[in-house]
Amino acid sequence: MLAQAQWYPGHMVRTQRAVREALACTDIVIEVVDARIPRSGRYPMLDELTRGRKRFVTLTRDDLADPAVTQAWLHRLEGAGMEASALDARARRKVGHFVRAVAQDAAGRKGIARSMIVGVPNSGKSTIVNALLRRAKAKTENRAGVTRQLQWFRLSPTLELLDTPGVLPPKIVSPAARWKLALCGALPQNRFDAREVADAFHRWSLVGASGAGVPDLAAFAAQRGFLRKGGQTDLNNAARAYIRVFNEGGFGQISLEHPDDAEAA
Ligand SMILES: Nc1nc2c(ncn2[C@@H]2O[C@H](COP(=O)(O)OP(=O)(O)O)[C@@H](O)[C@H]2O)c(=O)[nH]1
Ligand SMILES: [Mg+2]
Repeated sequence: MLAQAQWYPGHMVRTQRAVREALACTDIVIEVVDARIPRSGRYPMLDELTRGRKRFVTLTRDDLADPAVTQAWLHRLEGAGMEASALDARARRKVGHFVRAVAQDAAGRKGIARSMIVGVPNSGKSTIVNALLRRAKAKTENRAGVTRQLQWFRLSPTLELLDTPGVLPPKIVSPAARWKLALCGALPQNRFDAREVADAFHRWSLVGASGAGVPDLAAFAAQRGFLRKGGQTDLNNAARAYIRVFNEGGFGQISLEHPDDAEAA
């Protein structure tokens, strides 16, 4: 825990206990994962924390990922016993469709099932929660003793959702995991060098087939006119723009991890 704490603001580390407590009174866990990094963009201890509970995994940003790779990931996750789906979290109709599958699961249970959304930073949790709460019928009354501060919303006659998603820190297991998480927005801006991240991504893109439309940082900067006074290239600002363009799909639909990659990569 200590090794990864240095990458995250203190409040995120402190909220881990709150997430664990909320998980403890949850029947259904909805894990939100960026489809471009389904290995690095997850919380490795979630299996342990959710043992015995139904797990839904939704791969967000399927609009930015390679569709064939996303299919391969869905297959892999289903094989591991999770209900997996992919969507663009900003598409409310898709989110509605997704929650119907969760509600169907809840309908097959005794009593009212409680669900909670969890995932690493920037994976799309709030986008999904906001879409769902807009549809929610009402806040549910607090049942004494069970939840204390937690606020639940009714999504269907037998399904409730916690209004606040749980933020989980990813574990940075390798230099590759670090630049991938940074590129996808899962690390705080002040915790990485944008130029290093852009360069690492470009080097990676040269190896696989997915890198066809990926320029290197210098070419990108020159093309877009990132100049400082005196005519030098402003690579720092260019690198931040480069990362932004990647996340707008400007270099194509690119998945950074495949289920068949070597685990250590
Ligand atoms: N292109 C795309 N953007 C998304 C998707 N889901 C979320 N976003 C955007 O990613 C950013 C972070 O999303 P947010 O829900 O705040 O992530 P959170 O940190 O997990 O709560 C926002 O600007 C969203 O609009 C998606 O599926 N596709
Ligand atoms: Mg959020």
